[in-house]
Amino acid sequence: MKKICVLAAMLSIAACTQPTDKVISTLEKAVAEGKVLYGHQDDLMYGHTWNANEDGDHSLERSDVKAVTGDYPAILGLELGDFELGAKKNLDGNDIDLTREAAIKHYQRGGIVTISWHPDNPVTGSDAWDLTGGNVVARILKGGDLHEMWMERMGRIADFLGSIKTPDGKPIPIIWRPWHEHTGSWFWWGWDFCSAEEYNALWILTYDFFVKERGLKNLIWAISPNGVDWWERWPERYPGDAYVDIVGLDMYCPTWMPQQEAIPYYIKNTRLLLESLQGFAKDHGKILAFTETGYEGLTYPTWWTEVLAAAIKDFPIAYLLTWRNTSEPGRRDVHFYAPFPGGPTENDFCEFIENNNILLLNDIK
Ligand code: BMA
Repeated sequence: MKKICVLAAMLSIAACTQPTDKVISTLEKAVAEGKVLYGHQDDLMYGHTWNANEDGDHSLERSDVKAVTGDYPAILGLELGDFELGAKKNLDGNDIDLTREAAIKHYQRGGIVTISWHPDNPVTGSDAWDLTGGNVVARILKGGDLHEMWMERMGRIADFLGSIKTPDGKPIPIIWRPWHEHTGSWFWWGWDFCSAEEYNALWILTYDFFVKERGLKNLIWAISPNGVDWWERWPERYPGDAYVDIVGLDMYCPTWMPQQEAIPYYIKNTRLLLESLQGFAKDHGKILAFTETGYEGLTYPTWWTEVLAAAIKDFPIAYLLTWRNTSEPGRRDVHFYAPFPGGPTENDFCEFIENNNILLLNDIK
């Protein structure tokens, strides 16, 4: 949110500065110049052949993107799923203290941090994809039988977000992206499992708790609808302009259809959805972003320069973020979205960065 400082006339402008202002202005500047920041999920935590959580190297110097391009991504994505339970490791095996350190390190290097959250289903005790608990959202809202338990979980997340500070105690700005892909029906807060009123109430509950009750001023709130079926009806599930700063699309190149169909499908539908979101973002004074994308396994040699570039061309997206490169044995040869040394699309990725006004860390310092 643009912070309107009522006392601006009486106080110095510096007194009105919020921790989030610089991030907002970096994103706005990129859009004004037709540039796009590049982000990668868990970039400093692990890569195709290494894992800082497991191998004892906590330098946070490594990055698959840096190994390929010579520079870190401008945006580092991190994830909190399971920290709401008090777990020391998140659902992907990331250590809680290392996650905090990675956020701080990336910020100190001049980068921007975004955080997603795949919380467990509080009814069934299983993960975010467990859809068997009925209308879970109704039960955790005010007046619901699980409200108290839920607020305890949110308290742990608020504690974590509030603990991301520089050594001299300054809160680090975070693009915070809860309740994402809510126009699909694969998370317990998804389309089929709660009403629009309940979804909006969930968002506002989260906002009011973090911002008003806990006083977290370092959050930039990003909402990420997804999918091809929602684009006329999605704004029903939007909590209101006072609660959102960034409107982003989550959209992947499908691996569940033959490649010759998947490629044109992705380009066509990404453009359709970005077009629609662009209009919405403009009307509501919000920043537009491509909050999650990628092609799992990068099996199309020119995916970056021919496919992604065509999908985003001419859209004023402030940033795009590709998903994680898992190091899990047995899964690491399939579940990756960014290049790594010796992997597919290394050169194509470098060409994409070079020729499409894509910004890495050194470009935003
Ligand atoms: C998904 C996959 C999962 C992971 C989740 C949260 O898209 O990468 O393996 O647990 O994101 O990071």
